[in-house]
Amino acid sequence: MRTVITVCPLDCFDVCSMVTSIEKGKVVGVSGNKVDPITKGYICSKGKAHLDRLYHPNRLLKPLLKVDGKWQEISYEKAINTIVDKMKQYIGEYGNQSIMNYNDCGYSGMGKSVEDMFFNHLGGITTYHGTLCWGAGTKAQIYDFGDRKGHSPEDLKNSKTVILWGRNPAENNIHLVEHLKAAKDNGAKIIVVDPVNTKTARFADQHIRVKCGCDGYLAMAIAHIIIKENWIDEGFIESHVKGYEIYREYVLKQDLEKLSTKSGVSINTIKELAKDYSKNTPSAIWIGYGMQRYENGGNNVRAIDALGAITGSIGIKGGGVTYTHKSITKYIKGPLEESEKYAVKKRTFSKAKFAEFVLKEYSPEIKMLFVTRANPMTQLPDINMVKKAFNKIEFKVVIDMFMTDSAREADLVLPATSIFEENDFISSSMYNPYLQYSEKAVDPPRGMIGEYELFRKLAKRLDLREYPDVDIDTFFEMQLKSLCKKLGKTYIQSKNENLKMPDIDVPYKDLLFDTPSGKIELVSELAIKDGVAPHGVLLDNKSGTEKYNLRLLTIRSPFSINSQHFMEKLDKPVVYINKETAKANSVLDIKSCIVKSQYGELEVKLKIDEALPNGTIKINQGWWHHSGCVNVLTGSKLTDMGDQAAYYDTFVGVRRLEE
Ligand SMILES: Nc1nc2c(c(=O)[nH]1)N[C@H]1C(S)=C(S)[C@@H](COP(=O)(O)OP(=O)(O)OC[C@H]3O[C@@H](n4cnc5c(=O)[nH]c(N)nc54)[C@H](O)[C@@H]3O)O[C@H]1N2
Ligand SMILES: Nc1nc2c(c(=O)[nH]1)N[C@H]1C(S)=C(S)[C@@H](COP(=O)(O)OP(=O)(O)OC[C@H]3O[C@@H](n4cnc5c(=O)[nH]c(N)nc54)[C@H](O)[C@@H]3O)O[C@H]1N2
Ligand SMILES: [Mo]
Repeated sequence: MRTVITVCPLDCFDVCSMVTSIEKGKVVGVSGNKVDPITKGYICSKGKAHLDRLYHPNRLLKPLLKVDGKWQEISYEKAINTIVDKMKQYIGEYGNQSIMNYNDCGYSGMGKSVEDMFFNHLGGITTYHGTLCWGAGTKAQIYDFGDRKGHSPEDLKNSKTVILWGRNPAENNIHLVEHLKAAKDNGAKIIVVDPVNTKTARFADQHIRVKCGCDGYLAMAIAHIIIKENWIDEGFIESHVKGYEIYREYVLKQDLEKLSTKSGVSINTIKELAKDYSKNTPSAIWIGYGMQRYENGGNNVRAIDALGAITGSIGIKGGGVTYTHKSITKYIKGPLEESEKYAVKKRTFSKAKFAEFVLKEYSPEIKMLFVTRANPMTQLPDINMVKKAFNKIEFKVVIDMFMTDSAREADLVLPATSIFEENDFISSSMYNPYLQYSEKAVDPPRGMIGEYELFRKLAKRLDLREYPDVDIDTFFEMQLKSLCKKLGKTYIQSKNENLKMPDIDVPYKDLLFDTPSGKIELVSELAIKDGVAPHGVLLDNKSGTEKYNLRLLTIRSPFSINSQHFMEKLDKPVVYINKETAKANSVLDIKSCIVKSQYGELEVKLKIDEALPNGTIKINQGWWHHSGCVNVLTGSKLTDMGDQAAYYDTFVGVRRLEE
């Protein structure tokens, strides 16, 4: 038996380091790497599931072509010929933009993220801008701080007050929990702001049940008290904050009573929170991505950022407003990034608006679609429209390990290799700051070609002369050259030691901000340029109608990353609802019901759950179509900034099955 270190490539905060045991050419075990500073010896069920997925009987092993509605196994040669012929045909007849590329973060490795480079060398095609994920908050932090750097979890031991604002690490960032425990043991007060009484909320010292989409009201109410009580840090504001006077005037203009009512939090609780945050210091705020999936999500994050600015909690140990850990990936610049210059014909659409874009009469219309590391047929909003859009596209190629809902709709499906079957560099920018090398454990199934080689072959066949025709290791070395130079490391070192940027534990400690003014910009020049409100403003949160009276949250299951681990769940999705809401909607004491929105309807099983607030129900996102996909209920509305899907502004009605 031998072991290698692999890295979990899932779209997750923790990006765990996994000790992978191999016996007789087969992977026989995975466990958390004890010496890794983030993983510390334990991984979750989803990390362990990589092994089940590796040898899963349903795993795709051969290219499949749909002929007369039936799948036929074909050779790679035929698959590549088919793709090349189709590309040439569509480009010849309609131009480059008739081809669309759709990808996501279903696998977070460098070696499999090369299709952008391929399509750039092709001259540019149609692809997306914006995200389904975290764009509103990202944009907010860029307006305010010029960047989106986060404090290291170890720094929490320096905090006296920790506010987890719409973040649920007990279920989706499990390695953060021990740092919260350490902070608690050190005397810190842990406060969770979340409409749902989550596992994290139950662990915290205080749970503040804000109304959905109303975090801006709460943050402004806190600011109102901090300013009125003069708990601000005047010196800090004077030297490092731009636009304070305008922001102050806006905040003081608001009626505290109204802010409290709107947020659903009592004035006394807000006062206590304002005092804890500005007096029981240092204070840290850690924001999650759930709270920005609203039409006012970006402004709500800006309102929270401002609390850090006015109290001087930025750039200090134990402080900060942490949203992401975008540090190392910024410095990776190689052939992939440089290929942008070839994409002269590139056209983009807003990702959440995929269906609308495809169905509109744009010229040229989309004839060919390429999907990789993504499952848009379950994960995009307004799936009924997405289905129509898929149907409209003549030829669709999907690369995946399994016959997902997206793959089923394709014309050609290519199998993907597993994390255990390739060398790769893995990183995510949510929490884990390291770039980690993942070592190949076993060979892929006989004949299978990984994504890197597939696109290299396609580039060769299409005679893309500037495309880097090099083996994957040389490609990695080229990608990492500038980063290694910056860090004074060799390429070999980048494989043997995990790399991270130096001095990132306390971001902005030099108090230099990458904003146009070099200060924190409560009034942002970039926001003004983008035509959005100059500072965080209160945008009314959406509410339901008589028919669609309940808000639907489609937050995460602890047992699956997005749709990936719902594959084998064959039963109906579960809706969680509290007793009072169930009673008021005549669905108490029944096992199943129908949930309906203006976009579609879904049959679900019903579970009473007092963790949910009145008027809000939950169905986890990720259920496949064989169960019932929750995104038949969501619409493709966008957030106020950052071009992001506002999934949680979805309103539904529930009714008994027989009605
Ligand atoms: N187990 C698991 N982990 C995951 C994923 C998964 O599918 N499963 N997906 C990964 C991905 S792609 C992402 S983007 C991240 C997302 O990770 P999170 O940001 O943690 O995402 P969510 O589960 O959407 O929401 C987090 C919390 O926000 C709360 N929330 C919802 N609305 C509001 C609001 O209006 N105000 C406040 N204050 N809180 C609110 C929810 O109740 C929830 O507890 O997780 C990653 N990790
Ligand atoms: N209703 C609702 N919908 C949501 C959300 C929500 O909160 N509510 N959250 C949104 C968010 S934050 C996100 S990030 C998106 C996620 O959207 P997606 O990234 O599209 O979702 P996944 O289900 O993770 O799909 C990734 C796919 O990649 C495949 N895959 C795994 N490894 C490989 C590989 O090595 N190569 C290739 N080619 N494929 C591989 C997996 O099998 C899987 O089918 O979903 C969004 N959708
Ligand atoms: Mo995400």
